[in-house]
Amino acid sequence: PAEQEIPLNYGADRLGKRYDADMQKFRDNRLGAFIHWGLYAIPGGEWNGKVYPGAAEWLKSWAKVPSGEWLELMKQWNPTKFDARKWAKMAKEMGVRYVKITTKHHEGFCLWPSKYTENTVANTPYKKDLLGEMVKAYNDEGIDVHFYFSVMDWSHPDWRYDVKTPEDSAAFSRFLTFTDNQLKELATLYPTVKDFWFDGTWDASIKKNGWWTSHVERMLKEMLPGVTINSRLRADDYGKRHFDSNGHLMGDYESGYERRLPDPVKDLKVTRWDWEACMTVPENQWGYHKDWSLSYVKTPVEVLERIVHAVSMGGNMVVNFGPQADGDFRSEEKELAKSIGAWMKKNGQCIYGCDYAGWEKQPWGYYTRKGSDVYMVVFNCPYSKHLTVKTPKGTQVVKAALLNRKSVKVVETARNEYNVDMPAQEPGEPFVIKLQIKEAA
Ligand code: JFZ
Repeated sequence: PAEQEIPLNYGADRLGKRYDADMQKFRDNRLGAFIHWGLYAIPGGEWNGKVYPGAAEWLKSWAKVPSGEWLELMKQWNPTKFDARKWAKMAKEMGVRYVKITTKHHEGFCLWPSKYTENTVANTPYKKDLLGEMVKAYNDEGIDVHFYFSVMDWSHPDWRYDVKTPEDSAAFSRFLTFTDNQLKELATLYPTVKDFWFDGTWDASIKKNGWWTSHVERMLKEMLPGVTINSRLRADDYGKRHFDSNGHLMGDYESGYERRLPDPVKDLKVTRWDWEACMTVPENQWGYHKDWSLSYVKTPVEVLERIVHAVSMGGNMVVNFGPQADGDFRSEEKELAKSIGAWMKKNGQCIYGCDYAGWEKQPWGYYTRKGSDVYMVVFNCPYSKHLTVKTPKGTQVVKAALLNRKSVKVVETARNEYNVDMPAQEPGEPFVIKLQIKEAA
């Protein structure tokens, strides 16, 4: 409190982490899936015979397709293979505890029958409320649903990138009312939604209207007590985003780590707040793109490593899926979900409900921690067959055992340093050793 802070009307609503039950659930879930699904799934990265290598959900922009022409795709929107229960089973099998769904991406097409625009699933051959079907099916499997919502709307005539003239002002104020209406509609129609993840909020128009981002956070929290909101929504009085002008996180969790992660040694500051990272499986494809050979596709172990990396630093990880226009998933994604699920079934203990352990990073992998259980999640095996563990002062390792299996030898090599033996038989995949520890009172 010694430091002088700038007075703000639209800065952080609260200081420090939230510890209520809803936030705790958000945090304990740790692993989520992202679903990017919209009209862009139909062209799948190709327009007029040309394949664009950029993100498929941005195709309208890459190929400079006017809105009217783009929205013609609605006539082809008929995902005949879509079965919400199958999607929910797939998520359940993967071990995700929540799913973030694009209710509306930048293109402006709504997966729910919004009464505030014509650009919705209701006006396609499919007609039915896709979002409603998904929410119900995921919830029936015990999976939380989070809503992705792009504020930027390429199909709304009143959207502005900046506000410079009185005409812009009038249009943008109509746009903000339209957006409020859509958000209230979502909160009313789908009251089990647990989180809103805002996107498309980086333009000058939003930065000049920081008040509105604060208003949205309050409005949703009033309508849906316990709901969580990402920092990406927010801008303060001075247009400062994510963190306000006094350096305080806005919203409930930081959402800036996208397709990258904090450095496990240099960026430990992230352990002071809640955060959630999201990742694509190819280099940068969120929506369905027909050609995955255009960029590197991560292997299941590489995806797992990112999940563990995030949890080891007190964050959540959301793995993206871009379903096909027919409502099915590409085989690569089905297989990925299966192999992540198989690993989570055996080793999920080191993910769900786990947090930053506070121990010095070692080259074999990552630590996670739940209460007094410390997990070593091993991704790199040394020739020495010994995994080095350095404990904080006053902490002793008493015993080590493979998760649900045999114990492994622990030798104290120096004060607060141990060699934990590799399992006799190489597990052939990332494995987990659970440590029994003793801490000085
Ligand atoms: C946005 C979208 O444009 C993209 O299509 C996708 O939906 C993704 C999840 O979000 O892209 C972003 C947003 C923020 C950053 C980078 C890409 N960022 O903060 O670095």
